[in-house]
Amino acid sequence: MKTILVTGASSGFGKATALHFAQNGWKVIAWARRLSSMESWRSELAPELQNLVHLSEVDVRDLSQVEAAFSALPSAFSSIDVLLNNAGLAAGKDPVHQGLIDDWERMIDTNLKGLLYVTRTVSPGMVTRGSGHIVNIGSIAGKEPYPDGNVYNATKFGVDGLTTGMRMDLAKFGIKVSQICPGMVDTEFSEVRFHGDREKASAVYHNMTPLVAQDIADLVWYMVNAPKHVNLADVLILPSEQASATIVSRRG
Ligand code: NDP
Ligand code: 8X3
Repeated sequence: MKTILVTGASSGFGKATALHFAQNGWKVIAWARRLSSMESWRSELAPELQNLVHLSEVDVRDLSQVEAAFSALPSAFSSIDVLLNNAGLAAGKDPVHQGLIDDWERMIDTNLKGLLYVTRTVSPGMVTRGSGHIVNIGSIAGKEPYPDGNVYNATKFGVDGLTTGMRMDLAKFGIKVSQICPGMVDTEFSEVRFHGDREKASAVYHNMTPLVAQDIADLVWYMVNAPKHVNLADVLILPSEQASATIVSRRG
């Protein structure tokens, strides 16, 4: 039985992926700050599947929390086959001269430093075992900058560069490194971005059909179950009505 570690598993892609893998017989390690949200989705699983899910309250921005959660893993969960580096956020959408420094710090600390802390903690075991798969959640925002995207764009361009660099470092140890770059997906993402403003958040998806979290979970499943010799290294996944970061057909 294989094991996946999912960061940011309390909502959105992370929750959908954790549930999907548990429902399909994988052991799942789920990390996020909101333990109660993860306990809630775990409790909806069939009782025999609940034992396959190990939860920890982890803020990926804090290296000591990451290391402590990793060290505390029960032995049945300690050999991690797949790491999904998903925890992340956009905070704010403002021109650079009006950006909030706190938003910038949170994005840089989570999307880049958090991803690095978790990777640095988990990847040595993969190297020792000579196998593993690390999937980073990038974004279309890491392929194309857009107005007022500035620092979020920079963090996802960083993930894009890191994914390639990590692949260069780890391929020789039998470890695949891949990236998924979604366009618009209806999760808590936009509500977080607009600091809880639901009206602004729902306007993002007005008159168009965004992807849903399960679409990303399905892609992660497909990616990590590809044959050993195949690495889907970099996949851009968009709603059919989205043509670029800024071009969306809103026909209703
Ligand atoms: P959600 O807001 O629904 O989920 C984000 C998850 O990240 C939550 O589980 C949250 O958990 C977790 N998280 C945030 N900060 C931390 C932290 N410091 N430590 C641990 N976990 C954290 O959004 P999505 O599912 O949409 O986003 C997931 C990823 O996908 C992000 O990296 C995002 O940038 C990316 N993305 C999203 C797109 C979209 O349109 N939705 C498109 C492209 C990429 P908690 O708050 O409990 O800690
Ligand atoms: C999330 C997609 O277009 O809001 O990464 O940046 S976008």
